[in-house]
Amino acid sequence: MVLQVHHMELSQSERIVFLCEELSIPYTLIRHKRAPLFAPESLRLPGNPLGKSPFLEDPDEGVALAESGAICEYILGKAGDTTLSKKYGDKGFADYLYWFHYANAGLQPAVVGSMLLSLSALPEGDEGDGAGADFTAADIMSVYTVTTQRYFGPHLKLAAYPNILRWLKDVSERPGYRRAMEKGDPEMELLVGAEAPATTLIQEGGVGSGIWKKKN
Ligand SMILES: N[C@@H](CCC(=O)N[C@@H](CS)C(=O)NCC(=O)O)C(=O)O
Repeated sequence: MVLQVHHMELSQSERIVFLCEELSIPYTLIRHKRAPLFAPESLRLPGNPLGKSPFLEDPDEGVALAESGAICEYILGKAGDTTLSKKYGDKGFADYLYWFHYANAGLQPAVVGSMLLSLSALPEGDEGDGAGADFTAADIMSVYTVTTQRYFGPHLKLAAYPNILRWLKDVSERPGYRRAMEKGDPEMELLVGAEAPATTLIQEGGVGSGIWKKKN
């Protein structure tokens, strides 16, 4: 049986859908709806007692796994040698490791905690993506935090960060990202531009408000 990818709408699990699309691997996408802000009961599965999203099952191996970073590494390990990860000895390996882990250990908590000073501390002209020109799983890990996360706050405007905007444009124009979003969150207006929504899902009481939906 192929990998079972559990994705809750508007959540960090979009990373896993993005990764699977970029790898072009077979997988089953199991979508869950927020209820209306937190995770629904349907995500409380064996191996996922906290009911978090993302959650991965590999039935052939008897594996059940939570945590985006762990899931990414598991899928990359299973996929074997691909351009989306780097190993010791590859050029840029240390940068890859740093940015892959910074996404969830530094960037995501900083944004969630409204600690935006860490972003504004980037020196003028800094590329903001130390892994260089190569597109890797480090990019996949980072996109959610500056896009979909903004539906929950903080009101993060990206106009002051041209390099982040340019990086976001490049990554979000990838067919793999577009396919992932179309499969995972087909109703969601993608937040890939400079502007954040005027209000948040926290203020509006969850996904029932529809502030996240495509306008047409
Ligand atoms: N560090 C975890 C965070 C997982 C997480 O908090 N996911 C959120 C969605 S973005 C969630 O499941 N929230 C629902 C809830 O806590 O009820 C990861 O990267 O997988």
